Amino acid sequence: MSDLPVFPEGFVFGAATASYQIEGAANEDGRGPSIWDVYSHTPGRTDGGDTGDVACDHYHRYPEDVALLRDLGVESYRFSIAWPRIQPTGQGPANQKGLDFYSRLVDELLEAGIEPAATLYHWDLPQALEDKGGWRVRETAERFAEYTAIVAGHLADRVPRWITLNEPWCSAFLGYSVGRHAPGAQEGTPALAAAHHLLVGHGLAVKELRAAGVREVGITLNPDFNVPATDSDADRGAALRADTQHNLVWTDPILAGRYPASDEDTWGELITRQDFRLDGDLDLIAQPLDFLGVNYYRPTLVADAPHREPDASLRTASDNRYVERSWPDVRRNSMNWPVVPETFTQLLTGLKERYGDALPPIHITENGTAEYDEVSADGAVHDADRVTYLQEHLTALRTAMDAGVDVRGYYVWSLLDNFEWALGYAKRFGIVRVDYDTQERTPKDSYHWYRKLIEAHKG
Ligand code: IFM
Repeated sequence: MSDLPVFPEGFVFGAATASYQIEGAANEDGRGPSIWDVYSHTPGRTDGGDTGDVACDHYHRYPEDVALLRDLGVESYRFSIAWPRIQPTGQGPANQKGLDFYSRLVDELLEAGIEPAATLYHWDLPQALEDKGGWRVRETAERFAEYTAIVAGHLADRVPRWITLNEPWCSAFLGYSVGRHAPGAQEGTPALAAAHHLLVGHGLAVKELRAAGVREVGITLNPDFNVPATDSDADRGAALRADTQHNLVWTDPILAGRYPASDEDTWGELITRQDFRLDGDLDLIAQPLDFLGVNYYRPTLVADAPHREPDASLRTASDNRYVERSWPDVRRNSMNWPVVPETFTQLLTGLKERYGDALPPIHITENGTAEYDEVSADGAVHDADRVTYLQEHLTALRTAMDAGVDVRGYYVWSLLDNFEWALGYAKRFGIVRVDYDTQERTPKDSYHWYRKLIEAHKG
């Protein structure tokens, strides 16, 4: 382990998952349908027609999964709470059985000496709220605040670290303009309204969490590292538009209390004719945070391009005059994502440069890779590519810390192989293999590697 990065005392090593990706038990104990139940049950939406109905059956097997976490030695476990387990229709009184499940999980973690880190929204919006407009309408942000108050009222005494939203870019843009995530819409201004209402929901949830007296509040973003394909002004402009859609639309309001100056160039009429940004919203959105959660996997090479849809009235919010080019000469994982660890350092130092002292401490709330895992004759999964990926990305992270970025923790994505959204179960991100026929868990080589890394830091 001598070539491994050494992290400062107090640095938190963790592992992450999300409710719909692992829990299963989709119709148990009063859980209502979420947009992902409806989307995944719609023919043609997910690869192989996969759904989260059973997933890793974590709802029933959580003691076994917590035992794996304990053996791994992580100090913290990041999980998400399924809103439709707590409020089956997204509003009204709490479903006690839903609260009880998370209460049992939290107690099991605490007993194992693991700090729970809860994400309130990892994409499973109650379908009843989508039927009323989903994140396109402001009311959903208000419902989110009520749900937050219920959950915090039950768990704030035992959960110290809270994340309001996971990767709101995916909710707004993959969900409402690309259409590759639930609810599968391809829209223009309504997708931008969704982005704004997610930010408002975040602000309202921060207030509820503060009122409940929790120790730490943050939000998790998935900033892209967008690199212009050439040095031309046109490609630089394209990279700025990509940055605006993926990053600045979130980080500028949250960290700097402003809307991005480049939003008009990025969205034109779709944003100039909007009326969803209300007075006072920026103050709500820009409340101080204890940490910023950053999920990072791969960089993006971006080139200038014309609009895909010439008719402005038919354009979606992701049609921003740029295209992605293939990153040359690097290994690609099973997602076809380029593996370029040094861009992790550059992303983090770039955030520090842009926001300076306004950048709160960072937790890497996800990082990992889906590889072509195989079970060997000895029954083990020798996932050498994943080990290398983790080692190189942790090293790149340490380099960013040496350059002055305040990073407090790292959560590997993911503890378990799980439901990779529209790509179903074929993509495996886990450091523990899940056999979906038997639900058997097999720690991979990467699990054992991460365990040793954590152990080395315990002295
Ligand atoms: O599986 C997802 C997770 O739900 C959110 N971040 C990215 C992961 C890998 O695609």
